[in-house]
Formats: sequence, C-alpha cells, structure tokens
Amino acid sequence: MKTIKKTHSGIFRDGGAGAYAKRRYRDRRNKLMEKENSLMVITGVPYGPSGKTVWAYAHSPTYQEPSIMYLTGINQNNVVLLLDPKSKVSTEILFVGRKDRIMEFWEGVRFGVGDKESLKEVQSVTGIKDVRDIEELKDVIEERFLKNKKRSLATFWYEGLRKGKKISITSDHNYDFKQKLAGWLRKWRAPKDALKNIMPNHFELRLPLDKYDIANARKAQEITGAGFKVMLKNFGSFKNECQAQGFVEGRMLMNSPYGLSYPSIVASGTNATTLHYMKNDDPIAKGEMMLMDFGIRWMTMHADITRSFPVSGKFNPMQKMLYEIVLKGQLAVEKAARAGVTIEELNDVCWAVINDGLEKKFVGAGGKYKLRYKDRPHGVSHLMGEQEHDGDPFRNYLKQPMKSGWMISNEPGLYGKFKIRLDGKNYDETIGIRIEDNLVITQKGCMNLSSIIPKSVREIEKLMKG
Ligand SMILES: [Mn+2]
Repeated sequence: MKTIKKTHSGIFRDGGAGAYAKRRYRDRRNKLMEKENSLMVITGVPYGPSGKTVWAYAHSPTYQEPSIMYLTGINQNNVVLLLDPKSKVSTEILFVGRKDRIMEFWEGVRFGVGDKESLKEVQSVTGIKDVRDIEELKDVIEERFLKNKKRSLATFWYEGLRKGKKISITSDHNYDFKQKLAGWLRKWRAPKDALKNIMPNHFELRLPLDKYDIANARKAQEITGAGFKVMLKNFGSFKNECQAQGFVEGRMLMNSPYGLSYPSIVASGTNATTLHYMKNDDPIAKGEMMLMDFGIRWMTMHADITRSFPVSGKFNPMQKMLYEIVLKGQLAVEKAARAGVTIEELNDVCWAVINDGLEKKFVGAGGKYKLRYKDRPHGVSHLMGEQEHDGDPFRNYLKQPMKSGWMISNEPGLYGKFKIRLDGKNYDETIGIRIEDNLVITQKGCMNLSSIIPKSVREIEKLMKG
C-alpha cells in the first residue's frame, strides 16, 4: 500500500501563499507597527473546539479570532501576539501554552512551548522568533509598558459610533481582554488614556484584500457556484427545504475543508420574507419561489451568495417581472461601485431603481403591492473578508469612500405581497426575492466574483430544465 503523507495544516493557515506565508504575515505585522507605532497586545480566541466547548464542533474548522488570524495565520486557541515597534530586543512576541502531548493524542498537533523541539516547531511554522509561555504574559507586558516612553498600550476590540456616541461590543473575548489590560494599567499607575484601540488602523490594512485573498475568494465562489448549479439541476426531486439545503451544503463541503461561511437560508414561498429564516424544514410546492442564501469558505475568505428561483423551474409572469426589477437594481449597484464611492451612495442607487421599477413597471401594468417595510428592507452591501460580515460591526464604514481591494456584497431584495393580472391570468403571492453577488472594488469599477453563478431568468430556467 502506498503511504500518503498527512499534513496537520489545521493549526496554520498559509492563506494560499505557501512558501511566502511567513513573509506575508510578517509584512502585515510590520505595516501595523508602522501605522500604530505603539506597544500592542492582541489576543486570539481563548477557547477552541474541544470537549469543554462541544458547541464549537458545529462551527467552522477555522475558528481563530480574525484579527490575530490575519496577523499570524495561527488557527489555535489561547494565543496572544505582542508587537513592540520601538523595542531593540524583539519587536514581536508570540505567547502560546505549553506543549501538551496528551491533548495532541486526542486533538492533533498544537503549538506549545516547554522543550526545544516544540519551540522550534512554532518558530519555523510561524516565522516568529520570540515565542514564550503564555503564563509570562502579564510580566512581559508590564516590563515592556514601563520601558515605553509613550506610556500607551494598544489592543483590539470592537468599538464604533452609534448615534454619535462611542459604543463597544462587550460580550466577546476581545473586550474581556481589553478589560484585563485596563485593570493591569491601573495597577501600574498608567495615565487614564493609556489604553488605545488598534481597530481603525487594523481594518484599514485588513479590508483591502491582497492577491492571495482575492484568489481564495474566487475559489470560494467557484465551489459555491458549482454546488448551486448541480443543485438546481436536481431541484425537481426535492420535497422540502432541508433536502435542498443538504444537497447544496454537501456539494460545497465535498470541495472545501474550511466549512460553510454561515448557516444557509433555504426559504420557500412566504418563508422567503423572513430575512434570516433558518428553520429550513418546510415542504416546498410547485408554483412557489425559493430563496437560498449560502456560501463556502476557502482558506479564510468567504462566499456569500443568494439566488431566488421558481420551484417549478419556470417563473410565472409576475415572478419574472418582480425578479427582473430586483436584478435591475443589482446591476445598477454593480455599475456604480468603484473606489471613492460610499456604500450609502450604493444604497441610494439600488433602492431608487427598485422602487421606481415597482411603480413604473408593476403598478404601471395594474399591479398592487404591500411591502413589510418602508423604502428599504436592508442595506444593499456589507464588507466581507476574513469574516463573512467584516469591518466594524457598527458599520461606520457605510459613509466612508470605498477603497480598491474592498470586497462587498451586492444584495438587493424585495419582500411583500403582490397582486396583478397578466395575460388574462390573476397572480396573488407573498414573495421574497434577493439576489446577492460579491464584488471586489477597483479604481475604475469592480470585479464581480459571482459572475460565474447563473442568475438571469434565461440561465436559471435553462439549468432547471436539466
Ligand atoms: Mn450578505
């Protein structure tokens, strides 16, 4: 029998850069040090998928806190990174736990310190020379902080503005860590404003994707699109929502070990008007529309796709009319998207086209409708990257001019009750339609990474015919 070498890559994500991975992560850390120019400590997620957190098994195999994943590629819990741009001893220190061979017997390779061989392993995989036991964390930070002339210490937590007031996400490990640092700083009699947040500078560097990220994002689109196409061809055999879900997720997971981008939304008929429908267990009936929001990860990049299509394989005239109104809004956004434009402006373009289409085309043809919202059901775009929803969670970026390399979603939708008489037939349906692509912003416009995934009425009907 031929022996196939097994790799233990779950511990380190090279991001598709292969031999250049160490340099890629070092460049990112150097750029952050240059920009922030302060002593920084950033924590990873404290717990991983193990016996104590069984729930985590249900989640993605890539579970690291994205801010530290971006800077190190290390997919392991209980890791802290210290950056000290002014230090003459070492500008970067990685803190990890002790090597635990019993735990490795159960869970596979994990970085650790405690003996020469283990230390060498962490150094050679990550390219970080100064690796210490996480037990030394407090002492090392104290020593570095007291030496620091600026008397400042920076870390990462989610903070933004809501109605002009500063607000933080206080329920995650980043905030817990920040609070711990704040406590230490008080003990060390630091100035009141000593603790700084690297979030703005961090996102400025992280959000524009590099060429590896873009290649990974493309790969995620290819796998997601291939899964969707084969599912559409087989759609006639599905009796309920979970069969469609199981099929498309199975196809995607067969082609990527990195997990789903998020739990799929598979909504038939009126269920599609619930924006975050995740029950996915209702029977599906001919004549209804389907809405599916799904996607796979590749490395640390995510696909976030939505397609709407008729269960029967053929749009009825009202469905087709409404679908094309939404599609027109989406194409208008794609046309308007480029560096310098804000997402707020994209929203204005999108919903104006859709509301105008509804009035002129639908009402113009005698249609009546009732939406469950005023003007806009949701935003047309969110940032994407290391997370499916990336960037500051308070979305202060909506007002910022977009930068070349940003990845955003383009997801107009229409949800409500519609009634019309067309070609001598009455139509009366509660419908949810959303069409979502992912765009990478460039100086002159954008690249639609999802253009390989069918969405025109003609393409969809052709695929469903088999
Ligand atoms: Mn989305």
